Amino acid sequence: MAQWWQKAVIYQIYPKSFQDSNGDGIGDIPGIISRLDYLAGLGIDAIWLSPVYQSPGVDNGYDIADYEAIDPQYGTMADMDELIMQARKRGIRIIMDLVVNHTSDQHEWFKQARSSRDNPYRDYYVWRDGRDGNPPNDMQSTFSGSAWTYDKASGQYYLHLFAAQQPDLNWENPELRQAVYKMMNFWIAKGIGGFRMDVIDLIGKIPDAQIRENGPHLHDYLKEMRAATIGDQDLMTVGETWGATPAIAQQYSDPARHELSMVFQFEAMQLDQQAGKEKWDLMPLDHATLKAVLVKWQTELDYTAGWNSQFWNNHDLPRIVSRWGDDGQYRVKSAQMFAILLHLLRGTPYIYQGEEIGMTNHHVKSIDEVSDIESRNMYRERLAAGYSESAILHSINVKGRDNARTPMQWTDTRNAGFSTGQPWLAVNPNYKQINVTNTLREADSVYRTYRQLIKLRHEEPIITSGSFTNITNVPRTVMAYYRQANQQRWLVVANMTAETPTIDLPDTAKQLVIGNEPDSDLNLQKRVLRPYEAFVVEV
Ligand code: TEU
Ligand code: CA
Repeated sequence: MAQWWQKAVIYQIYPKSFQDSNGDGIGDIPGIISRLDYLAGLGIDAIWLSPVYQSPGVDNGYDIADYEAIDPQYGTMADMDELIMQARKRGIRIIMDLVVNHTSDQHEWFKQARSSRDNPYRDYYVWRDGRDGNPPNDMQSTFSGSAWTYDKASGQYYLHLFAAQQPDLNWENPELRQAVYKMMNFWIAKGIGGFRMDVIDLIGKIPDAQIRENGPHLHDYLKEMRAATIGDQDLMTVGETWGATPAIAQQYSDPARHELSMVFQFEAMQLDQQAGKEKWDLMPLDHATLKAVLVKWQTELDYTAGWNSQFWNNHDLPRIVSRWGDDGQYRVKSAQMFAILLHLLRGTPYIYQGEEIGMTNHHVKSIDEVSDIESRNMYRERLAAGYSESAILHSINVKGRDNARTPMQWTDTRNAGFSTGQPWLAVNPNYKQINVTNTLREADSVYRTYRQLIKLRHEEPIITSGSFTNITNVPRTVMAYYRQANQQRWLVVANMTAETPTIDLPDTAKQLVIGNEPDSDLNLQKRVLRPYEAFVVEV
């Protein structure tokens, strides 16, 4: 029997940019509540809500100062309770973002910890002596520079794998672990649907050995966490694990191991960066490699004893239609193609806000237009290292996280209907054309494809449980595969480029299940594909 989260489609909301209700230019919880009917119309089963906890906002909420309070810019705890209830009424569960690799430096624990070396909270964080006035070792922060910051008052360095304002928690401390579980139970008692666990594969870090991901006690911590919180309750968890291989993902998600429901893994998301370098060091995508990675995760993970997620976008990634599709002439076609290709794979699909209407990257001309701490730190670091400003801005335009964070485009009126005030981050000027209102009027739209895919997933068990077989004798820029369950067999074909390659398959199509060319020619022999064409046929 499939679990609810295996049959589900999950929609990610980045609250700061979804819907503002009070004109301060910042999205908020009442704004989300006002859009629940839209989400119910799309058909999604759950919302992954990026952090709404109290936070100074150095990393837009991924720096938490109080896990059991709502940040006033997003509303109140009463608003949060209302959101959980209103969503439940519509059959939608709320998945909370659990950020427990680190806190904000404004969290009470850290304030206590830094106050003196013998404070009981000192050991909640990772403190080390320096080496002759230098950091303890060479560990680097994901947001540039050393992962160690010197605390003058107490004379030691603390670890932060992200910004200096995001000190890492010390998971080796059992009291810290219990404090986290207690906080998780506070949220579970509110009736949430589960947790998305931020950079969870870092909690087993061994700083002295410079081990970040996949530390030796990681899986023990996850088992302990599960037993102390969710237990056998019907909640889902998804861990963000940049360092997962299919074998490691199997460990996390094997139900018999009692760890997580599934993970986010990012192998495909790193294919357009130079090997061994940073995401800013760009490289064109090789479609054959993308295909190979997707196939690897379909075949090397055993979906009968484990699970995976599927996504093209999130709040850290550029928009897929701009990244690997075509956000000009073929915007709608390429967005639909990526949707069909992904939603027919095994694993639970995630949709990031705006993906369902084909929102695109947002181009900036100057660093002054950039808000994200990751991009801003990198800009400073690379400028100092001698990179040209135009090269840095080019990387930011291609890969920067603000691309995904521009306000949701609801209407063609002022600020795209996101806010009556000045939005915290500029609205993409293409909102006059790309917005929800327009989309709902169109007969053929990205939105319709997503809605149809969600409906299909709910109605056709073959999508959740059918086997996967890759088809190899197709052109390199085409991905084609079979899904099969009992006597039923589906063929999925996706042309990933604007070219018009020919496929020649032995099958006879019985009927079209879904496609992005409504008049799709069902012949599969010596069949010329149209630009970004994708279809599913029963064979
Ligand atoms: O992201 C983890 C992470 O490693 C990212 O910083 C990633 O490397 C980068 O964004 C790729 O561009 C999670 C959250 O999703 C992210 O928003 C947070 O900034 C980060 O953790 C720290 O909490
Ligand atoms: Ca607001």
